[in-house]
Formats: sequence, C-alpha cells, structure tokens
Amino acid sequence: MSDKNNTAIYETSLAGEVKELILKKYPAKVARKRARQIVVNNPVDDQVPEILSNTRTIPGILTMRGCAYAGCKGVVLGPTRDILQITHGPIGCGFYSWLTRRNQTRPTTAAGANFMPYAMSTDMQEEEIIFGGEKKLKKAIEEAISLFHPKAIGIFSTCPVGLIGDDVHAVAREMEEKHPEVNIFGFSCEGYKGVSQSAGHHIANNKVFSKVVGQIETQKEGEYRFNILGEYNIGGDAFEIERIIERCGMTLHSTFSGNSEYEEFASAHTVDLNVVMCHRSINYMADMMEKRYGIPWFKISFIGAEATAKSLRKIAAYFGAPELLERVEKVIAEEMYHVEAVRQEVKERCEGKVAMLFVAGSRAHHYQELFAEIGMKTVSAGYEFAHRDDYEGRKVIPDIIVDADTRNIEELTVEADPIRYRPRKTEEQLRQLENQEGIGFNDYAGMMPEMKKGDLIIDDLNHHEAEILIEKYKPDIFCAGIKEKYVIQKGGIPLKQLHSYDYSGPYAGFRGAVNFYREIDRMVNSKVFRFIKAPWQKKPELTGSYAWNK
Ligand code: CFM
Repeated sequence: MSDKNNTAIYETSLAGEVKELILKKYPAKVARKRARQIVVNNPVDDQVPEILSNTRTIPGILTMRGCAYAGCKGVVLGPTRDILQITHGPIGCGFYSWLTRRNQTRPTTAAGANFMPYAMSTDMQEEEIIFGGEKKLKKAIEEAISLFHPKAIGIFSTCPVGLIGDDVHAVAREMEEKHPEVNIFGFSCEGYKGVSQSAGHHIANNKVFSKVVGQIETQKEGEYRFNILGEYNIGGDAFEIERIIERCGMTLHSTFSGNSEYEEFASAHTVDLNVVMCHRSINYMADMMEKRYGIPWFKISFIGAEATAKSLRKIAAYFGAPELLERVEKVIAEEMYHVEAVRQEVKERCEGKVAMLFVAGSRAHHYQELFAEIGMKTVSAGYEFAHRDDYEGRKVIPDIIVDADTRNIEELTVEADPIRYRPRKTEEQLRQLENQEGIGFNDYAGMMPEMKKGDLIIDDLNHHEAEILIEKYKPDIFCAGIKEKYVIQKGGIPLKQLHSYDYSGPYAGFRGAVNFYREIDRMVNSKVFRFIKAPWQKKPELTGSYAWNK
C-alpha cells in the first residue's frame, strides 16, 4: 500500500460528497454523532484524523454489530475444543453462537477430547427467570462432568443472567470444590455489557489469563517457541499457518484460540515470544503476559502472501539464529514461487477493481493487503467495533477518553510474577531489534495510516450508509457478513463474507492467499450480478421522513 497519496481515481471530494449524503437523512443529533464516526482519510507523516469509535450504537439504527456474549463465548473461547462451554441462558444464545463462524479444530489424537460438535446450554425457561437459574446451572455442570469428564468448564452468562442476578462465579467456585479435578470458571459476559463484542473479548482475556494461563509448567518440545494470539481458525486458517511454521522449523506452542486446547493455554507462559494477529480481540492478553511473565509481543499478520513472508522474517529475526533465518528464506522462496504464478494470472483480470471492507475488528485492515496483491483498490473501509487504536494506531491510547461503558469492564492489575517473571530479551536487545529489523514491540500502527488520502473510513456502518456507498462508489466487491450479504447482492454487487468466508477458506498464509485470489477473481469477473434486478427496482419502496427535521 505504498501509493497512499495517489488520489487519481477517487478524489477526496467524492468521499466528502458521500459523507454529506449519508448525514442528510439523519435527525440533527444523530448526524452530529455520525459525522465524527465517518472520516475522510488524510494520512500525513503518520498522523491521521481522529475517529469516534467504541461508542454506543444509536437506537433504531440497523447496526452490523453483535454482543458481549458473542465476543466472549463465540469468538475468544469458542474455537477451543476441550474447554467444555456451557451457555447459561435461553437456548437461542447457545444455538446461534455454535459454529456459525466456521471455526475448525483437529484433535491431535483420535481419543482427544473435542466438545465443539455440541451446543451446551442450560436452556433457561420462565421458571428460572422468576425463581433463579443457579440450581439448573449446577445440575448442568454435574451432568456435563459425568458425561464428558472435561479438564475445564467455562460458564457463559447471557443477558437474563445479569438481569435476574444469578451468580455464575459462586456456582463455579462451589462446583470446583466438589470436583477439584476440573478447572471451572464463569464469565460475566452478559450480552448488554459494553457496546459490542469488544467488551466480551476483554472479559474473556481477563478470565483466561487469571484462571488458565500459568496453571501447568510442561513445555512443548522444540526450538523457537512462541504463541500466536488472535487467530481463530476460520475456514482452516490455523491449519495453513501451522503448516508453514512447521516447515520453518519453529514451534507454535499455543494459538489463542484457533485449533487450541486447554493445556496449551495453561502452559502458554513458558514461551519466548507472543505474536499478535487480531489486535482488537486479544491485545489485553499480550500486555498481561508481558507484565507477569516478561514475554515480549509484536504485531504480525498472516493475511496476504507478502504479509506472511514479512511476519515469518520478523519472527525469525527475533530468535536470530542464522540457520533459522536461512530456512525461513528458503520456505518463503518455495512458497512464493507457487503463489506468484496464480497472482500474476489473476491480477491481469482484477487490476484496478474496487473493494470495500466492513468487517469487525481487524479484517477490514488485514484483507486490504490481499486485494492489493491482485491490484485491487480499497476505497472505503471500517470496523464494526474496534477502538481508536485499531484505526489510528496505539500511540493514541493515552488520549482515548474512558467512558462509563468502558469502565464497566474490569481492568486487571497485573504485576510481575515473583518466581516466573523472566525477561526474554534485554532492553538493549529489544531496541536493537527495533532499529535493525523494524520490529515494533508493543505496537500496532492501525488501519488509517496505511490507507490512502481521500479514502472514506466509517465506524459501525449501518444499512442506510451501505446503500449509499454502493450507489455512489459502485464497488466491484463488498466485504462484510451474513446480515449484509443478500441485500447487497440484490443490489447487483457481489458480497464476500469475511467473517465465515462463506463456504470456503483457508485464506491465511501462502495457500490461503491463492484460495483468496481465485475466489475474488471468480466473484468480481462473474457476469451474473449485472442481470440482477432488485425487488425495489421493480416495485418502489415506501419511504418516510422525520417530522421534526422539517
Ligand atoms: Fe478479531 Fe476475528 Fe475480527 Fe473479532 Fe469477530 Fe471474526 Fe471479525 Mo467475525 S476476533 S475482530 S469478533 S479478526 S468473529 S475471527 S470475523 S467480527 S474482523
């Protein structure tokens, strides 16, 4: 993305015009707030305009967002196969957070525990809402232990649990006393906590850090041991990443949480490095592990062939062994040979086409690289629920105003472990890696500095705004989720789901990049979308206006 100041095709004025058009429909107060969440990009010397984010969605607006329960149970813990997960709540919450994200797993042995094929819930009814659900929860835990003998159980709170005051933590403690061989913990991740999934990520990080990480001291055998934080094995991404790392001769100890298991989390503090892929969902864990155990972290990405190569080089440079650096270069050269052949062929058909990405917390940024590799331009992007640091870079963290919704989420005070704290590198070594290898420890540059001047950045995009984007920019492809998919496609624009990958994947790593090029080529060059007539094009829709705006 080196041509960030190339405004030849999409002038700043178009973004400004679109923003104005979007705001025109809103009542004055709504327009004022949205105006701060819709920003025309202008990166100058690594400075970008401020964007309002991580704030409540205005009631009545059709947001793309999910809830705190989804962020905790579905996102962070969901991909772990052997932590038995019980949703305490009505059946819908458990059912709709069950594998719809297409997170995959592969037990290491045929006998290895895998509870992911089960959706476990206390199936709360009116009776529990009125008289309390703790009894039913205890019964569910007893039943789960007798059937599955898990090492660990997580209890996930849904909205009614908080509203009626069930104490999932007290239940967890009581049941753990009865069954000391099982690590039992509860999450106060009621859907309404915070303003989006993001709150659930933080709640999940806190509990996994305090109740799981550091419980076991056994280490996986192998050299160059590290964890990947923020990779969730959607469509098999983790399998491809594991393949590459194994070829390079490095040891991936634990992934939080794609294709993961309990004991890997429990012993994750024994590694020498954490690399962070999805900054939004798991930066808390990286910081806490550094404070308590002395493990440095830096940001990487395995989305895009170039990004994968760059990330591998960074990790190898961190460990610094000449034989490792050599092997990594060899692997990159071999893998890139196969990628290049497809990339060139696809690029010829996709060059200059236009993409838009509205995915929640990090994919709207990461996938721009994949599009750029086949010559496509991203003209507008945004996150559903990320914070200012994901847009503008971590340097703005001290300036972020902490509001009541954020204060609602516990911030753990973490101190160095008196015995197990062990800095993996000296200060001098870290500075040297920063200066010579360009590794930015504890840093994430954010999405906006890497986008072009005049691109339109929209936080928490809604339905009305998506329609205007499509009408004005006429993109060749729109990337979002299932809630957007069919409305956009009825408008004649192909939509690629970047949450679940539709029915495809993996898209990470080298082979993933090839899959993605092929898939996007097929979508943007398919003629079928031109023939679509949306229902509202044939039969006009009813429209209304706000009386108080007149
Ligand atoms: Fe991170 Fe994710 Fe994302 Fe996310 Fe998600 Fe997801 Fe996502 Mo859907 S953890 S922030 S809460 S990269 S489930 S695997 S695709 S919204 S952009």
